[in-house]
Amino acid sequence: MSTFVSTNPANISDVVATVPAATADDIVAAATRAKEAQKAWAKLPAPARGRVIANVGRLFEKNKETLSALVTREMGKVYAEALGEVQEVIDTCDFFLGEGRRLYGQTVPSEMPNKNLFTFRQPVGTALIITAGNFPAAVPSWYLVPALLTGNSVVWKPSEFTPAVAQAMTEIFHAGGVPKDVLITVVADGPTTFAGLEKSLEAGVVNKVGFTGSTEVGRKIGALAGQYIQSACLELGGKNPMVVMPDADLKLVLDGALFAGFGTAGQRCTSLGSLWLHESVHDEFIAMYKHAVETARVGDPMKDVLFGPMLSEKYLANHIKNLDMIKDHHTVMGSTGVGRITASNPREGFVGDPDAGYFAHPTIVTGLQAGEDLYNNETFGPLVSVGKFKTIEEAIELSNGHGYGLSSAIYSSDPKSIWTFREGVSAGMISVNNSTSGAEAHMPFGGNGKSGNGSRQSGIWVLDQFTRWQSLNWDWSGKLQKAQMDLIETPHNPDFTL
Ligand code: UN1
Repeated sequence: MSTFVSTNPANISDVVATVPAATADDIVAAATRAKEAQKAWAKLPAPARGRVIANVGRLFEKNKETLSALVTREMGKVYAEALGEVQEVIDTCDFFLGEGRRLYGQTVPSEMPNKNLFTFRQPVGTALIITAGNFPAAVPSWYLVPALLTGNSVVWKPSEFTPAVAQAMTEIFHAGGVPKDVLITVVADGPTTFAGLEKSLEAGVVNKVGFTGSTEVGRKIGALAGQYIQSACLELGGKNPMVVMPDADLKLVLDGALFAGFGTAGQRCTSLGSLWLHESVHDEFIAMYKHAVETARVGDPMKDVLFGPMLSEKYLANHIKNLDMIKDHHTVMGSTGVGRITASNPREGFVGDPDAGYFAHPTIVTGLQAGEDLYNNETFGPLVSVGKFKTIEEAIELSNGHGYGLSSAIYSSDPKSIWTFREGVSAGMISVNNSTSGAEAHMPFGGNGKSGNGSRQSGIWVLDQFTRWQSLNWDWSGKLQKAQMDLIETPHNPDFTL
């Protein structure tokens, strides 16, 4: 039987987990079991499912430090961020435990007497949820918690780079009272998952697909779901702009650009992609940013560092490949080298042994221009590109021109600039005087264009992903009343004038 082996990206010799690799048929079998188990789960009253989510949330709270340490060990993000990530799972449970007692439908007036209209939220059925390794706990919880609460069963396919976190999460859900077949976790590679999804859709045992990952794969999954008359929940890439106006508080911008640009080694879908500086603050800010990035502590993610390793060898290789987008008209700064940090390509002040893991130099590239590769492509690593603008209109065009539309930020205290930006930017999420990263767990999360098909996760908005509206009309008049035909007209004078 083939297996996946996950290793600690900060210390490659540390094997975190070895798990069996599922085949496409295993995925279909899991979905078939989950589909069968969904019936009883949906019959459980929603408040009772809410209590299960409450139990799950308490268990995440109880195991917060242990799970966070595992997130750092398997994924490589710094421990403080891992604690934040697990907190996001807890926040999601806190939000949805109460939704079990709401899950509101509506009562709607009928156009006819002695007739009542109602709407109900019905679970979709069984969801296949495919998630990425960069947020191995929080992002899966955005799918799993609302899907389960609304009465669906789930087959979860986590990243093959973070199976131990997935295993631990699954155990917590089961311990909290989610029946084993209502949440089934399978680990598979991309092509196998795609084949398993296709077969499951064909067999009618998957009714909803959720996917967080690259735009390229999202396009394929969306197309496949479309063939089966489904709309997938897609949370894809970003090239998130941060616009700095002349009146911006540059110290605040610096904190935001450090966190969003280099937190999680730039491997958030909300990471800062392009920093757009007004020409009047460009040189001053670049000097500040260069110094801060050059002197930032990078290395062991259990220590107090700005960022740790790349998620895996593949993510490091992808970052190194992206460095080819740097051209002669650009200026590179931020470290004592570029690419992989090693004993022979050292980073000054590195914390720990660089050769033990997949560490990369932080890289700032100035001179960014619209239309070039660095402008058009998500880079998903510790690489921030910087350009200049003159007017807010130009900044908005630069923010939108690549076709991504996930997160965005503007730094200013001028209402005109801020509202012009809000209205013009194509991103699904906007921060004012705050970084592109760090969305709160109960706000709509998602993007437009290359970042997503308009689906939104989190808060009340995700309910529309995992439920279908069912409308009910109940006629108690004792006769057939025909909508649109049995009109009730009240006497009136259409020719009346004062
Ligand atoms: C992601 O990178 O897929 O807003 C999610 C943030 C986090 C979630 C990021 N709360 O940065």
